[in-house]
Amino acid sequence: MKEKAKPMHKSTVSIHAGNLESPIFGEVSMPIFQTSTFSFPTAEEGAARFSGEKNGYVYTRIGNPTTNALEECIATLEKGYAGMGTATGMAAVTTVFLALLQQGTHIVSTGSVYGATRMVLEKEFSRFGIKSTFVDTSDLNNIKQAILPDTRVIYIETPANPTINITDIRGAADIARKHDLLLVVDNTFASPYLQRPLELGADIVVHSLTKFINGHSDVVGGMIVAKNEKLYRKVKEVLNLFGGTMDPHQAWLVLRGVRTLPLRVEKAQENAEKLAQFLMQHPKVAWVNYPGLPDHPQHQIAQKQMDGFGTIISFGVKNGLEGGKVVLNNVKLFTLAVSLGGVESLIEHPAFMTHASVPKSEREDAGILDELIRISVGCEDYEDLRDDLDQAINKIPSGV
Ligand code: LCS
Repeated sequence: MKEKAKPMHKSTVSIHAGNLESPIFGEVSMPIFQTSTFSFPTAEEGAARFSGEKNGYVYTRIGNPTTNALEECIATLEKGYAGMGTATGMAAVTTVFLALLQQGTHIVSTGSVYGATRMVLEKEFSRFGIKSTFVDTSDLNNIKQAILPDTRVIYIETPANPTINITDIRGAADIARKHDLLLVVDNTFASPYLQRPLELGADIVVHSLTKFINGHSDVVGGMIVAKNEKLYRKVKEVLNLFGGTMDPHQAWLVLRGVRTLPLRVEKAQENAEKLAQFLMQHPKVAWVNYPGLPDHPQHQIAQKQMDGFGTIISFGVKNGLEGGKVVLNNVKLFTLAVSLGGVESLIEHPAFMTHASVPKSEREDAGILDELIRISVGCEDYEDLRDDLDQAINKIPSGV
């Protein structure tokens, strides 16, 4: 984006950030630089680029103009120092763990995180002597109590997958500062359009771009945004060496998606707010978790730290698991599929799908009940979404 006198607002940033300052042929869309390597005019120039003395591209695992455009766009939206594109959201999560944790160190994390994030710590990083504790971080006291002498990182997901619990980011950042720890926030469920953790004191933000930022259920990708140069360099070195970087074509597709992030989130959120109200009033629905509802336990924190309540709802029907299966098997417009944040509405069953790898007792401790149904509300017309859920819920036999 060209140097402007004042910072731009978020819709403008979504559309313009990362475009080339001097287009090559006047192109309006960022080109795909589909090249694995970059030539050097001289041996000296090549050496200078490698040593970092001079800026310039050398090899696509280390940097590529198209990927860089997306990194700049997301870092500007997150108000961070710089972004790092990754092959998937899990590549972003694991790269940050690899960069910040050593053998013998410990991490405190939200219990209700995406299942693979929990399992990669419990099953894989534990093989290298890294310890993890999972607590309900929506109560800050639980974070304080879980901190050990070897703790290095507090890792929170807010809103959390799939309970939609909210953690007070500023409160968690204060705890991190006091104990000299780093705070990492998975901002996937909010997107930078609704929440910017770095402004609230976080050190690093991670994203699954697969979700809202790309928004069309056709790409997987991830992003890490560091708050300062020191953290950026530390994580970037690990990313370059381990190689979970993003491909330029993938980056270009996500750039196309992010241009409409504000429009998509606004429309889907409007639908989600109405659907949450509708579900609350449905006689066959037992409970609804949506931060926009005044009785959500962290409604006020969400109001304070988010610019909107998002588009993901979890709920349970009156006859629990069996009733839930009836809903999943009878929706027609909602698609029964994992993932979220696309223009189309999805419905899934976390205990048996996204969080099936997490042992049942750990799931239940984290509030991920067997009966919990998660919906990702898309950009269709509200009336069609409402009628589809209504007809599916009404198929639950009465009196069960
Ligand atoms: N962080 C969060 C909060 C996620 O929800 C996911 C994926 C990831 C990280 C990992 O991203 P990926 O590697 O898939 O790009 N969440 C999924 C979900 O809830 N359903 O399917 C995938």
